[in-house]
Amino acid sequence: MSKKNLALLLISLLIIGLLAGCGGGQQNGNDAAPSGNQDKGGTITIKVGHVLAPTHPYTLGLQKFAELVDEKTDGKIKVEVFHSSQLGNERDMVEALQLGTQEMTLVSTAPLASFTKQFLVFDLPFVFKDTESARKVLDSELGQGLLNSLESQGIMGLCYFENGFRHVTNSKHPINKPEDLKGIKIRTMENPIHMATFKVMGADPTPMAFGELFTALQQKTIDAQENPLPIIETSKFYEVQEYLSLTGHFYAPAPLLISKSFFEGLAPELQAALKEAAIEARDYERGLLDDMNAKLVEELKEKGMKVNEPDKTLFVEAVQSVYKQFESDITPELIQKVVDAQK
Ligand code: EAX
Repeated sequence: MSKKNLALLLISLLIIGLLAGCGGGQQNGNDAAPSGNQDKGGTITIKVGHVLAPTHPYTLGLQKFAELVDEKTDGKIKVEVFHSSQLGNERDMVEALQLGTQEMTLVSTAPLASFTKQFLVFDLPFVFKDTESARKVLDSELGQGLLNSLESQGIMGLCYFENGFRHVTNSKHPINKPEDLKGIKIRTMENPIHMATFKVMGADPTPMAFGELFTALQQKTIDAQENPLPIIETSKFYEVQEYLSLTGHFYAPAPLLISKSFFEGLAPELQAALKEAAIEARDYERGLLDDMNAKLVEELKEKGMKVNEPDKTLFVEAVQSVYKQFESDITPELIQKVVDAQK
């Protein structure tokens, strides 16, 4: 071969090599160049954070999600679960998804109210009849439609895990009727409807990130808080709260959120695997909560809490004005859709 042809051959091989090396493109876990969440071997890492205890079904459900994702992607995606506000409070983590500095988070809908008003409908007091009805609405097109409303904020909702029906605990006295809340300094999530609901009953609502709550109760800078039984148990609120009143005033969903830019950068088969794993892990998490809720009233009594079950109708009547107060954000039509979807 002449020197000229040999030189042409070498230059051609060099150009082909350079073009192949610029493949880049989707993170498909194969030969894409390493990036922030992808190592040299092409394994993609998802960091998912939440604020609850390592023993809460949020953690256990996400660990199940991690197992399922590893299985369904043949190890191409690894999920790392961070509990106890290790990656920040709920608002921080939702913002991190928008920035693309964190891939996933599991939060209650309360902090989403500052991102899209439509989610507020789920935070209305007594809007859901019971757990089964809530799950039916959330898993319907209506629920998915509200998750889709987050996409304009750079966030995607894969499904709804469950936080659950929330009850009031306090260190003063049993709450048997709304008037018993008068003057009670109660921590709420950073959500305008939650605050308005307790304000209309005469309480003094204080919005606070979950990570600060136990200390505030322990130091008695607040008298009360409200959360589902599994959180009261796994975050050991029974150690710093004497009274548990089964008000069931809010049902809180827990959307499993993913950074839109991260998700859309994945190959279609990896996106499908994440969606499948999310649904299976959701059902597992809800099952764990059902098991816990069946026995926690007795267990919390054994841990020293004084438990009472008030007449809920008194509370339902007392908070009706909250619906009117927020009708510019949550139209009566949207509320009716949620009510009708439970029939
Ligand atoms: O989503 O803040 C709360 O009381 C929530 O239950 C918690 O953030 C879990």
